[in-house]
Amino acid sequence: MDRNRRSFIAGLASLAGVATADRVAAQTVPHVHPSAPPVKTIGVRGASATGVAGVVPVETPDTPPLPFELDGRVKVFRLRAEPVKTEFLPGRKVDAWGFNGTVPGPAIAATEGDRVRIILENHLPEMFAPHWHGLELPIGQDGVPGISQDPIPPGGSHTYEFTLNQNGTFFYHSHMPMQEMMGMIGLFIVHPKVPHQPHVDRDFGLIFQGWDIKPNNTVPNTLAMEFNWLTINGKSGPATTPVVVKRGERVRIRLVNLSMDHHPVHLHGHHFFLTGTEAGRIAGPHVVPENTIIVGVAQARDIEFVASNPGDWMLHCHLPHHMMNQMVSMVGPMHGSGPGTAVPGYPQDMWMPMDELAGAKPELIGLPQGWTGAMMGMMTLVRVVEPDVFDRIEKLRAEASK
Ligand SMILES: [Cu+2]
Repeated sequence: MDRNRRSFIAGLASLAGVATADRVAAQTVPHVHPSAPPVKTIGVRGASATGVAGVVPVETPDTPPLPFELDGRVKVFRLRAEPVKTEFLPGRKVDAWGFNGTVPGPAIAATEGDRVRIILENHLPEMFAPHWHGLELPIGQDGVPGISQDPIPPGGSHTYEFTLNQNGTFFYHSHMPMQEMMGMIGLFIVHPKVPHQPHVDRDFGLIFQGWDIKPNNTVPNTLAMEFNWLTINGKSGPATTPVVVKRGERVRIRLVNLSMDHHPVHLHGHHFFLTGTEAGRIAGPHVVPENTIIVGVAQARDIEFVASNPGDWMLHCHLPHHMMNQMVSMVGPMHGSGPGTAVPGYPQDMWMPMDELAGAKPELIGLPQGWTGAMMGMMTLVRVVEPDVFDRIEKLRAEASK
């Protein structure tokens, strides 16, 4: 690390108080039903164990975990389908639909063999039902209105209860297509009873979504076939919070796509192996190295790698139009008039540093000034840092979560 970078870190350290305040303000606190008994919260950042040795909790940057209560041995989750005001970037307000105040909805996590009960309240102005994507359940729990249950009317509720007989990366979503395009999805992680080998040190979940929001609008156009806002866990670059890992750690990232496009997700600086899909774990050995993987619509792709290469590495959809924000059609002559710019096609670069939009989150410590210049749309960073930097970031995050 050069001296400039060190002094930048030192400067940021003095901002720790600011970072803490910003982070607390930015976090959406999961809503708990007023009549609900005290809840035990699952750890989103490793604050509590999964209950299985060798299995770490899944971190979901920019998305909270869903707390649960215990009724005997049944884990009871409460979900509210509702309109949600959110921001893809600071100031870019969006009227989406989601769950418990967030888009995507809070992440459910449980363990194979668990019995879960999910109490679903519909606070939308129209009918709704949630589908548990990939979970192999009795038909009555499948959440398809008209087939396996009556629609849940506005103001109504429905209770689902089932045993988790699988493990892997699943998700819940509205089974109404236009409601999906308003944002109605959340992760449903089922940890294995017996850890997969080799263990991972860090485990992350990221949901990829695409939106069409016309200029001066806040409501997604759910009938669109082209998309101008691309998000990971509800944020567009550079507002996506980086994945931070320690050099040498084994890392799993669960990539989930619920949008109208397939996303070729590319990781810089490392090769990875596909270890799981939306149907669960792939039996090893995992022998085909990749650094770009297509995550098709409604698919999950679990990738694993050893973070052996220190640096700030991009993780992004490689579709060119998914590497931008707020795209609108270009108009005009498409060439400049000044010296050196009278070139057909000019301008094309989208270089636009927006460091101020990224905020002062602990996860950003040490990034060079202007790092946001090419960070737009479906982009985040995998930061492979040395142990001392990792520990400082962890300490700041712990303070921010108090
Ligand atoms: Cu894409």
